[in-house]
Amino acid sequence: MSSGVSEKVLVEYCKAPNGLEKVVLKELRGSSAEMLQLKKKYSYTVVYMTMLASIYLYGAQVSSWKNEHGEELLFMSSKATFKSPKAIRGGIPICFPQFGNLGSLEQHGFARNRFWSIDQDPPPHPTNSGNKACIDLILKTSEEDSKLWPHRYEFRLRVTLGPGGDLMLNSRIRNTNTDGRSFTFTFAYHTYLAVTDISEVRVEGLETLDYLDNLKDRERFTEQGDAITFESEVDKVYLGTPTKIAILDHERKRTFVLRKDGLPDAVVWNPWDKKAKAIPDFGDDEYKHMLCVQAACVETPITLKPGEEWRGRQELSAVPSSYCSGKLDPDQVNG
Ligand code: TA6
Repeated sequence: MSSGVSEKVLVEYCKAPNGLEKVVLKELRGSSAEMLQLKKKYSYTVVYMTMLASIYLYGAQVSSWKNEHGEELLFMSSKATFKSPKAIRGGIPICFPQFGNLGSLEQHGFARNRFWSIDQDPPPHPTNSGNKACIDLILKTSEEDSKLWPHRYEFRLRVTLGPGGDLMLNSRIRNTNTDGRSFTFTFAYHTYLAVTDISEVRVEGLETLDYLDNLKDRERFTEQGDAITFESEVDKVYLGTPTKIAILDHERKRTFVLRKDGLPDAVVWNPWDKKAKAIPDFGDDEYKHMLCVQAACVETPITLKPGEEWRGRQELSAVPSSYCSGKLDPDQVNG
């Protein structure tokens, strides 16, 4: 009897039932075995999908991230509209060139409301793609947008499904102005995590940090000394956070580990019941099953001179909950 485990990485291009184009990254792991019996040869192959990620070209938005049990790890509202110009309510919307609504643009900028393209000749990325399932998308200046934001840029996003099932988003934004002007932007990966029960969720890694409270005119406060828990609406921008944040879903015995580079801040948001009811594309009770934790750059905007490029990375993994941020076992984190 011989058997082998093969790994297959698949990148599928398809059209979703809602009519939007999307890319599905799959990592299939199969075991095949041959049994030689008498003179006949029997062979069978069992293929089970280990991990999956789906990305819409609309907004370059990751809409699904599933583990080897087919469990959905990202929240998607049942009322999401999947229709331009509305952003898709769930997954990981990209907030660029503005996070929030303080600038002249619409809330969270326009990148999440635009149709991106597949980047046919992506530059070599720092992360060695190896046999990882990944897709490169690109968004460039449009005439329309340059009326809103008078700059030229190239925004490249690589989404990678790692061998352990972790989900990596690498952004590269380059100033391609030909008039010598710099530009400044703020940014967030507006990540909607799926949780079993928000009242049983704890966030570690943000204790004792300063934050801007969006519910109190962005006034600056300092977080208390222990893990953050949730019993009402939260909308906070934590400043200068560690590169690793843990989100513990106690019910599910699952910990999300969020790692980030190039993004010093982190936004934590749950609308709770009143705000949830006021958001048309958000189910009244859905606040119980989601938490936004976003790698972001908000307090100190990024400025690029022509030709300069900024990189920002967010990596998500889901590990058994016996680990918390302080004691994460690196071997387990990608498990
Ligand atoms: O990330 C928190 C936040 O800025 C909240 O203030 C809330 O507005 C949320 O984003 C959702 O914004 P959206 O424009 O997607 O409805």
